[in-house]
Amino acid sequence: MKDSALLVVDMLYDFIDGSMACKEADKAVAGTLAYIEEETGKTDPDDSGIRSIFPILFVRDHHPANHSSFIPQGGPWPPHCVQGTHGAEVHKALSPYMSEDLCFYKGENQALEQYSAFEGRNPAGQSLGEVLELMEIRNVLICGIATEYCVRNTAEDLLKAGFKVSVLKDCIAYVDYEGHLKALEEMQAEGIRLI
Ligand code: VGL
Ligand code: ZN
Repeated sequence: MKDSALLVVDMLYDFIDGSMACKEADKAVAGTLAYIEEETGKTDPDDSGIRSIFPILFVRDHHPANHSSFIPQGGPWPPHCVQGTHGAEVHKALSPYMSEDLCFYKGENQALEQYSAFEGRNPAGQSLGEVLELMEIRNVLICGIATEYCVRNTAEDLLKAGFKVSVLKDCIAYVDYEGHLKALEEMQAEGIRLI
């Protein structure tokens, strides 16, 4: 579909095999890669045989080293996704599909927790919501980490802003299994599609 985009949320080393390794992260990365390969290989019937351009946007948790969400600062999380570290990098299987202008950074303000990527900003200072509007995207497919936090908050903000939102249920990873199931159930009840 011409007005669809994939949003890859926080598929960063600290959430995959680092300080906040999430459950099913490897499966989520592999599922996302398979999905991207399938979508980018399709041809768009409107483009007379030319490979379709399937926009892929990335969300990146990107904290200063003394972020307020970290345990030493009194927050709930071990230090993670610190700016300039390996843990803050996108998984190398997915980074070939990434362009900097479609990377939206969040959690950069030391004092603020920011689970939703809706107000995340690209290097040009544009917000995710703004860029999706400019690209005339109506339908956002979301995969990534973690179901209960960034995936959920981002999906809900996009839904509130009027986008059609789907979560790729085999391409998400989570902190806690029960929390993951509950989040999926609640998202579905709100009108977010699970596919
Ligand atoms: C996230 C916990 C802390 C997330 C970010 O992106 O889901 N969770 N920072
Ligand atoms: Zn974080």
